[in-house]
Amino acid sequence: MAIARTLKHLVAGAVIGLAALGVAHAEEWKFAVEEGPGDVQTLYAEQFKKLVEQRSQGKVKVTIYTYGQLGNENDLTELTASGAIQFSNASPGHLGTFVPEVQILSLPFLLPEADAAKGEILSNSKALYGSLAKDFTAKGLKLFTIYPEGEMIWTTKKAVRKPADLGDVKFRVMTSPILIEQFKLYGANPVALPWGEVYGGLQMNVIQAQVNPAFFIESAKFHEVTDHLIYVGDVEYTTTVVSNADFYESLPAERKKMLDEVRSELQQYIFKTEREKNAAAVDKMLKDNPKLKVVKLTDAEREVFRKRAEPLGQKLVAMVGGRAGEILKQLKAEIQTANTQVSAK
Ligand code: 6CS
Repeated sequence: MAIARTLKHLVAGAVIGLAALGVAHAEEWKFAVEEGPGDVQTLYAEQFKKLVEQRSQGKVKVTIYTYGQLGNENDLTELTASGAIQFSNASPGHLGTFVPEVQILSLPFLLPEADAAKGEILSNSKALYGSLAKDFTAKGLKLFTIYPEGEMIWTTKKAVRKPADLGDVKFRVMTSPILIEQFKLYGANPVALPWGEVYGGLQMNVIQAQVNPAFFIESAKFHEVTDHLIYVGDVEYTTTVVSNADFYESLPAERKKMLDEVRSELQQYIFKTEREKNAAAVDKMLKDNPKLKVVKLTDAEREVFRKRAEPLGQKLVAMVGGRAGEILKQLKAEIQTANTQVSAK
């Protein structure tokens, strides 16, 4: 994707957008997501658009771009950092090539499993919104929010219950380097690709497996070119919403206040929405493809993968350097507190 061509297209789009609105001084905020129509990120962006346009009394118009309209996942981050667009989703699974510290969020067996503790960490963690956010700012991005999109499920051509089953499996992962390390530790042959190449890769048997939440497997139709859904219970898909840092900083105080309010309201909305979408997607996939087999690892089987993943945190710290070790330590302490508070209730 030629970024120059995209920039030209975006400027032209802004002018046409204003003319169509017939509003002399309306601001246009462009929000690009990494997913397609009806997917979790798109539903979030649509709700964001609704609230921002209502609360700014039409003075701000939000234009949403879905996956592919402006490029792939890494292109969206570049466009946001350069200020060509104002908001985008930047999932840690891809953003690690740009903000390496964010890969902490991709570590398996780390985030709390209980909804309340997970919500507390993803919405309010000082390690994330205080410490990690500084690494975003250094790259021209404001960390606006983080939310979950569902448990990661493997789609495979054969049943997998242990690392030895993955020996001959080319396993598609997102483009952050830590994911390659994770799947090597799990015993597979990982391959990093943007998601637009995954359906064809599975169909042509260039790759034999990939990992995503249920709603996404269903909407990208990966269940048509797979035989098994494997529930490992190792990690939740999380995404960040980022804004251009200079744009955000230059906003008047009342706009920032509006965005803070919108952000907290949308956390509740999106937690509920992703759960509903994921549950419905599993039913739909099993109906569409009755040959699909579901494998849920037992606690003992899961433990084998947990043990394999143990060195990953230290590998990440060594790979990224800088403040990554400090942030991970701070986050682990917060997770422990959040887990204890939830189990005390
Ligand atoms: O697998 C991926 O690359 C994509 N998965 C999700 C759930 N959202 C966007 C991301 O790029």
